[in-house]
Amino acid sequence: KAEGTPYEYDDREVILYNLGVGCKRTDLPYVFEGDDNFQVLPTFGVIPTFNAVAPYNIGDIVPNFSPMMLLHGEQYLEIRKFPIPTSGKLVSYPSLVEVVDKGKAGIVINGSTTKDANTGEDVFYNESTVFIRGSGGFGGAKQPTDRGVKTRAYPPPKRAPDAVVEEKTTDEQAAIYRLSGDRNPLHIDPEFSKVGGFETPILHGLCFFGISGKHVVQTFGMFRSIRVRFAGTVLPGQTLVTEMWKEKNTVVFQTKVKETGKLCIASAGAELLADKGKL
Ligand code: HDC
Repeated sequence: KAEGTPYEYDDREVILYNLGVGCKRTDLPYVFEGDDNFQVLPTFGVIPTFNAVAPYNIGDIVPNFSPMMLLHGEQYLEIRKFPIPTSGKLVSYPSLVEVVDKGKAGIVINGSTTKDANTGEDVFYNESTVFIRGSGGFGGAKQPTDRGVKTRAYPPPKRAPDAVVEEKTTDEQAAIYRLSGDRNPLHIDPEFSKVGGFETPILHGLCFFGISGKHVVQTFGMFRSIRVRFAGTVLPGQTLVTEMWKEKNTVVFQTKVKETGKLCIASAGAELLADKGKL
């Protein structure tokens, strides 16, 4: 059995993560460990596995791999333990789910189960899709296999959104978010980002995923799973506008960059833990 990668955390990691996805000093349950309702946002579930050691090298499975050409394409997160612990010792077990050939780009999907190190209980499950520009054309499958909720796209309904939340990111958003574990220079070093095609370092996909997820949880309550496609890039300092539609027990949502009008998160959905209406 694979050994797994440990991740230990307490209120310091929790607060740093919450600040990294835009919580303010006045959001006491998210930034003050002494608050009676101290909690971590559910999208924190991507963090414990972020630096987990995969049993493969991307360069061995797609051609012409360059880390500068890699973009985060999609993310699925399932929370398997509630309330989400605000400290603990976890272990993540990553594996290769599949490789997809988009012609110009190669896609690699990684799965990872994160367990409580002491009890062995599942806490989180993640699937992360990376989109590697210039690494396709190797003759692989052209579409990912249908794995139900893990691969589902949620096209937005035609009606006006049931809720809209707007939030301006700060110029320092990526500089703070990266301290939760994703030190990819693409998000901080202009020399690196330029080679990848971006004059200014771009925001982490999982940072604006966290901000959108916060909009969902603060509007409709806790979710058990969330799935997004990163449809466009975001620059630190830009304003995010999340449009949400409640469809039975699912919140369908998308997020736009206000300054450009372009989507950065598309066809996204979150399955609510409990339907607020029935509580
Ligand atoms: O959609 C484009 C884009 O720019 N998206 C935003 C990407 C982004 O900003 N990501 C976040 C920042 S990068 C980051 O955070 C990296 C991080 O530090 C490290 C990753 C960590 C991973 C976690 C590890 C545990 C782009 C460039 C992705 C695609 O645009 P185009 O090249 O114009 O492609 P398009 O013509 O629209 O589509 C071609 C085919 O690809 C599929 N596709 C499109 N976007 C996708 C995607 N598949 C997966 N994810 C996406 N985001 C399309 O469906 C299409 O397929 P088909 O031809 O079969 O219809």
